[in-house]
Amino acid sequence: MTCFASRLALAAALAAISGIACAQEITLRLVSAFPENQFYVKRTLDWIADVNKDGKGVLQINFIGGPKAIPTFEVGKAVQTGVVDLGFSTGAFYTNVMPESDILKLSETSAAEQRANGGYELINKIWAEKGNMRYLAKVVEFTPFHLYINKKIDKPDLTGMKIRITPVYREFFQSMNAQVMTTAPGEVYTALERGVIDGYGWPIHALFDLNWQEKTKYRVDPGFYNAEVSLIMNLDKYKSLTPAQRDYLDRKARAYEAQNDFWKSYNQNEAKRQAEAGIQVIAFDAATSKAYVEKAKEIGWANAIKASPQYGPQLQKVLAK
Ligand code: 173
Repeated sequence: MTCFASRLALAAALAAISGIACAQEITLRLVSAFPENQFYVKRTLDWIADVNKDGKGVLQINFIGGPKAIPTFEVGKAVQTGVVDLGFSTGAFYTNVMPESDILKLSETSAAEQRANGGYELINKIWAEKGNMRYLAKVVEFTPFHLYINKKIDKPDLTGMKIRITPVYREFFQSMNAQVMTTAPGEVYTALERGVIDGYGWPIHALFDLNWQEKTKYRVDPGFYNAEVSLIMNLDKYKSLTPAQRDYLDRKARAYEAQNDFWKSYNQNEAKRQAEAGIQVIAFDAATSKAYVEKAKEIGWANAIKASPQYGPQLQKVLAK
């Protein structure tokens, strides 16, 4: 072989190798069901930046956008059908895929405990079977939901009030006689401004992200349930990853989940911030508070089991304490 020919052969071999290396890098498309100006999304963008920095040649994530790209309540379907690869959402937003998704709000065990007690496997069994999804990681927890209202109440009775909900709160608020209206987070501010609603359900945190403190008079204590926000992935896409890509994604998702203690101090601070913004707390007496939380839980599980006679009871074993 001449030197020239061997050089050509070498160049061809190098091109082939780099071709393989390129094929080993995959770019996944992610959409958020939460508005882009929410702090949740900022944290996820930071996580994506980290994934992309360390994942060169292996795996990259391309953030497509928030509800303007795909509406909040359609993100689950988009992940299920593979319109996008990854979704950043909460179970309440994709009950149109499977009713089980909203049951995760009833978690009393932590994500870490669910990784150890079989809960994570069970969730993934259900998500695969019913949603064609992989549940990668829970990235918000230790966060109660609350009822926020603009009319004073002295007992848990919402007669005559119109309250914005998602599936999280429906049966509980209806049990207090509320008239309910489902909206995505992105529509709450305008509904409050126009007086279309007298209140809303929402976590203890993230109200400032959307400026709702400007239109909110009271928070009702105590909180109930446990907000769950997670990264979900189209199952076919997940299965199509190489072992190296899958390990990398699982590892990074798990590292994100491992930061969840962050929410404990964040939430304390958010409660303080609400007080400083003039949001007053409506608190019931001890017995009423206890009954309020118990009723939320009872109604939650009754509905979970009704919605999923098959998996509701199995989920209860690993989620409830
Ligand atoms: O109120 C909501 O929009 C909702 O269901 C939710 C769930 C988890 C986190 C934040 C909001």
